[in-house]
Amino acid sequence: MNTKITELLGIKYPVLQGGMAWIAESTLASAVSEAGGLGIIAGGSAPIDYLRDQIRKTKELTSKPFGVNIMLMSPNAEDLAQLVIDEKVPVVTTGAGSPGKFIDGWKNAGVKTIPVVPSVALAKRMVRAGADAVIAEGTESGGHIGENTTMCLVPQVVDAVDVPVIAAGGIADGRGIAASFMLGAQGVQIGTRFLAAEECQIHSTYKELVVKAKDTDSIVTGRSTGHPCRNVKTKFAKKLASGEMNGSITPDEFEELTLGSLRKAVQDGNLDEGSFLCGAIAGMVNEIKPCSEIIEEMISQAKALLKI
Ligand code: TUI
Repeated sequence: MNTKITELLGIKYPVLQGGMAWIAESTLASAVSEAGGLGIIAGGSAPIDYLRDQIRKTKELTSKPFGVNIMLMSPNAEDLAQLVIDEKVPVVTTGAGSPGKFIDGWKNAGVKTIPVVPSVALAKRMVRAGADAVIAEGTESGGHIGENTTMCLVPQVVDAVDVPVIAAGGIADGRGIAASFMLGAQGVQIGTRFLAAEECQIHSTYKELVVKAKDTDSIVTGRSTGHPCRNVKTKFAKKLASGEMNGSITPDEFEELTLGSLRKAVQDGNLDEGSFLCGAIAGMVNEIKPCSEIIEEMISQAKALLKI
């Protein structure tokens, strides 16, 4: 399955693992890279020493290419951006903002630069700034999201830019990969499916929520703060979303209630105070398996559908 993305990144399959904050660490990232995709370590809002350690562990676990995701709302994004250069990380993806000011530095250091974009306008801006590819991410994704859907966004970004486009949001099997290719994408980014990977180190309560989720079990919170996030529809998430809607939770109160909530979900499986981020495709994720099986299965399904 050779595409411009497999060529650009030196990987076997055009599958990137989402850089999920608090979740995507060296065990998961190295397993995805070993399986022929591109494993990605999440910078999130981690301290620099933690991320350095995760990068070095990943290098010990795999000799294949991997990436780091820089979450641009993080207060230490600038330090993490430099760390990627110092540690000679092959690929960087970005999220939750525009990485414009970092792109020259990454490019000069030979780091392949792939921003997540929720719109055609940002995709064009990123390509002008020197991005090697873009990830067009639809609102079906887990975590922080834009407004447009994968089905609408991907072909419009493909038409607007002359770099390869990676589709993200709502892709969890070979049908999603084949559909993305039909829309003009040359690769996919997959997050939620990897939450149920054996190598994914999240709390068992989190994995269970994802595996048991059905089609209507995701909900968007944080619209009142301007940072909408898609989560598993737990009682806590429903309380937040309805409170925002009826005004009983102000944006400041929302920030207070969700402070540390990603950690509480991932590490503690805390259903009362945790934000269990997941995509709208969680209903289709029903089995815990190793990354290699997840990837081989979806690639062979996509190949059969695409007749390649
Ligand atoms: O970044 C993500 N997903 C994330 S980040 C995250 S941690 C977080 N925690 C609390 C609040 C917010 C985030 C959890 N999930 N996905 C990539 C993504 N990027 N989705 C949307 C965007 C985006 C939005 C606006 C990218 C660029 C952008 O640019 C605005 C501008 O500056 O033009």
